[in-house]
Amino acid sequence: MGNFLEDGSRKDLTGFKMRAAVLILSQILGDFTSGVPIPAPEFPEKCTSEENCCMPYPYTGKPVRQFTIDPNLPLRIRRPVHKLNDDEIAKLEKGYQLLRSLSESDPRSLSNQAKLHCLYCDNGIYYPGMIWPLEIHNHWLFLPWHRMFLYFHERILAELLDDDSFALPYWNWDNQSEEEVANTLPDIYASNRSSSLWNHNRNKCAQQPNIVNLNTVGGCTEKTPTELRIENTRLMYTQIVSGAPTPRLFFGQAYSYGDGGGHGPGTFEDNPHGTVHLWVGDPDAPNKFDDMGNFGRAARDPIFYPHHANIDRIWTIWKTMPGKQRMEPNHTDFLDASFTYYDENADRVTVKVSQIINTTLLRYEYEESPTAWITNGQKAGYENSIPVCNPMNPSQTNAMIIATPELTIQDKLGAEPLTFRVPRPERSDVGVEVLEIEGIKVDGRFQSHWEAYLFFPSVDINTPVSCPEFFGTFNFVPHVGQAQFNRDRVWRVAVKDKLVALGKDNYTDIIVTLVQFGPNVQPLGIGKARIVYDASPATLE
Ligand SMILES: *[C@@H]1O[C@H](CO)[C@@H](O)[C@H](O)[C@H]1NC(C)=O
Ligand SMILES: *[C@@H]1O[C@H](CO)[C@@H](O)[C@H](O)[C@H]1NC(C)=O
Ligand SMILES: *[C@@H]1O[C@H](CO)[C@@H](O)[C@H](O)[C@H]1NC(C)=O
Ligand SMILES: *[C@@H]1O[C@H](CO)[C@@H](O)[C@H](O)[C@H]1NC(C)=O
Ligand SMILES: *[C@@H]1O[C@H](CO)[C@@H](O)[C@H](O)[C@H]1NC(C)=O
Ligand SMILES: [Cu+2]
Repeated sequence: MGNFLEDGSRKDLTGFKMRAAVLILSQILGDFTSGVPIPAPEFPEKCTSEENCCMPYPYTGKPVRQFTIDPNLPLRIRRPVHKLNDDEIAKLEKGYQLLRSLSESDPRSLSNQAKLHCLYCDNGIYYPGMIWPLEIHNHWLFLPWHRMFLYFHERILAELLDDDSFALPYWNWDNQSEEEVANTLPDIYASNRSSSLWNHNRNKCAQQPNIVNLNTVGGCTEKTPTELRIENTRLMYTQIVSGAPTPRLFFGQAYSYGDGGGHGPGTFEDNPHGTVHLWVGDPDAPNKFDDMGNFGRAARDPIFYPHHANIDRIWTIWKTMPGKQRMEPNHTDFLDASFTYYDENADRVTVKVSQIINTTLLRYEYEESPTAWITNGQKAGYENSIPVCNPMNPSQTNAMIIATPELTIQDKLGAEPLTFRVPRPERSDVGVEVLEIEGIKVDGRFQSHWEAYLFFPSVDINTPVSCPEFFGTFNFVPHVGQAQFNRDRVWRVAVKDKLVALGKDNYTDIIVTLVQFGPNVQPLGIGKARIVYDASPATLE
């Protein structure tokens, strides 16, 4: 190109072209392009979603407005489903009855709310010029998007019930108490086929009196209730306490304008969020795991909302736990990201993530329910000290370190467990010690689930996650939008607390074993493993 533009405009043009080229290249590579938060999307007039997830057209509401906090709303207390009284139950049932009776042209109807969720994740929304659809799972916007989806769901029910004090309940599946059954599919959602809270597409093994399996790959389990209670508690501890002391670990990978799909969810999105979806969904439905186990249809099931209220509640609890880094990401690509929803009057409204961090300002709170999992179940009386499953003395540990090779790029994780050594860098005072596996190649059409153990090469698919060597899980829930990406993922989990608990924090290397199982054990390319120090939110690394 000639130099005929002699004022600054050529430079600007070049700069613009460079930025556009970088954006397109990063779209092709699916890389994180830091710098531009996603703008509030406009909903398409023509439906591009493969699952027909389109909002009623034409739009008949007011011009889209920017969300503002309403300080005059009464403070709503979201209570556990298992503790609702008769009046609260009657109101909830009435609310869903009204929601179901709205016409298909009303964007507030239950099926249109399910479509809105689907629109945001199943090839529904493309920004102009973008080759990838918007995706709200598998990255750091998962929690804020769902918080506001629930907020407007609650406001819509309040409007239909003509009661501003209406509060959604939460499904307290993290409570493993034996006296009060909080961790079964709640009775009011599961016992009466004529109830508005009933949904026919559900797993036959998720019915009363079975308790939830927070580490499921769907379907049924042979485990006893006592085994499940202990495993659920330890799994919660690992995913939320030991494994995720930073925003990067808890919220997941960064996602910005132009990014293709999520690079990887936080520990919590994978499991228990994803696993509870899979546990409720029907593995025998024509679309396997309908409704809850498919993001395209999950929000048709009224249990979606108390499930996500519990997810939202655990976000608020996570922040109060000890640790200097338990705070939201503060990068502008997170705080300035915006979404569009329908409010209680069926008008479109856009919301910025920075507006919704403080739930008190949104005028709701969660009623407390004890969280025994924060102390690994010890206070729940399951055990005072947890014996390791693979005891090893120092010379055996040293011998294992010497004998175990590092991961190579050729290694694949199939049906056999995969064990490798990861050297630890010099200790740092900045941030927390994290195992990072990069370049994981998941076939986005299939589910994938693995568990990870420290210093325990002899694990198999029956090894319980209650072993203290268990330090994290990877759980990929396929959905239409994601299937196209077929991209590399990253998995990160903090290791320090587990190493201390195992008495193995003073070794130069760690030994990691991954065991994959589920209905489709795919040969996964695992990429590269290394130890990094995570100082988020101060840095993205
Ligand atoms: C089931 O729900 C319907 C609709 O709300 C109600 O009329 C009926 O009484 C309920 N049946 C039982 C056994 O609770
Ligand atoms: C959230 O907002 C409330 C009400 O203004 C305020 O009292 C509280 O300090 C805020 N919390 C945080 C963490 O900023
Ligand atoms: C479960 O919830 C009930 C309140 O409904 C509470 O009494 C109990 O302590 C909780 N148990 C655990 C283990 O969280
Ligand atoms: C690590 O600490 C344990 C217990 O204090 C000790 O027995 C072992 O020899 C130490 N190992 C190394 C490599 O320093
Ligand atoms: C984010 O928070 C960290 C920790 O409080 C702080 O060090 C950093 O400067 C903040 N970054 C921004 C962009 O505000
Ligand atoms: Cu979702």
